[in-house]
Formats: sequence, C-alpha cells, structure tokens
Amino acid sequence: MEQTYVMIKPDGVARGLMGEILSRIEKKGLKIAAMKLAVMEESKAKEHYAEHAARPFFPGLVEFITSAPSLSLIVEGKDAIKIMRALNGATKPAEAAFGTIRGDFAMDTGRNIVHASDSPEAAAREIKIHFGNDKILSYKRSVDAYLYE
Ligand code: YYY
Ligand code: MG
Repeated sequence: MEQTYVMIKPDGVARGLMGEILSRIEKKGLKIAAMKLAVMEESKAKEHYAEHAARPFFPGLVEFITSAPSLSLIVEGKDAIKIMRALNGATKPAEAAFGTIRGDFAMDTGRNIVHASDSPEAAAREIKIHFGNDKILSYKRSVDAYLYE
C-alpha cells in the first residue's frame, strides 16, 4: 500500500479542524498509519519546504509552520498520494473546489490548513524527515475487505 505524508498545519490545529480533517481522511477509507502533534523544528520545516527556499514567501512560510503545533500524519492506502492531494484541494483556496478541505475551510494561500506529499519521491523524503526516528505501527483493519476488492 502507498504511504503519504500529511500535515494539518498550525492554522488547522488552532482553528479546531483536526477532527474534521481526520474524519474526512478516515471516511474516505484511507488508513492513518502514524500521527504526531508537535511544534515543528525550524531545521525540519526548512528541509520539508527546501524546493521553495528561493521563493519570496519562504521565510514567512517557515516562520508560520514553526509558530505553533501542527499534526503530522502518515496516511496509507491504494493511490494515497493522489487521493490526499484531491481531498486537500488546490493550493490557492480561491481555486480549491468546494467539497475539498481548502475549498471548504481556507481563505488565503499562506493559511491553507493542510499539506500532502505530491509524488512518491516527495512522500518518502517527507516521511523520513518527520518520522525517520520513530517506530511506525503496523496493524490490520478488517474493514479493508470492504474497501478493496
Ligand atoms: O503542495 P502545496 O502545498 O499545494 O503547494 P506548494 O506550491 O508546494 O507550496 C507550498 C506551500 O507554500 C503552500 O501550501 C502555501 C505556501 N505558499 C505561499 O504561502 N504562497 C505562495 N505564493 C505559494 C505557496
Ligand atoms: Mg507542494
């Protein structure tokens, strides 16, 4: 099964949206393989967003992401990377469809509530940054027989 890294950013945590977002992930049928509430270290935030290091929004992005607790997840399932990006919606909230997390709950690109890896390479890289030192649970769900043929 494919794994992806998902983050409920400090705005999502502060606005009391963790339950709502986790509920959407669970109801879709995706499996939560790991979960951690923490204030992200600056070094991890910079590594996580390294592809954007030269962009003008980078300093503000790192400052925001490290400003308060965020919820890091490993989310698992068939096509989990693509499905999580679709659940999140477009980066810019004005372009995010209603029914998506960003479309339903966000107003500004720099406060778009959620992150999800955009490729298998990014997922492996991001899971290593945020969960590299942790023991990840392995558990079975009997419901999988009703989610997958
Ligand atoms: O992967 P995704 O989060 O949908 O968008 P990216 O283009 O990778 O940008 C990462 C992150 O940076 C975005 O979620 C918000 C922030 N950001 C910003 O604050 N201002 C921009 N003009 C572009 C991105
Ligand atoms: Mg991205």
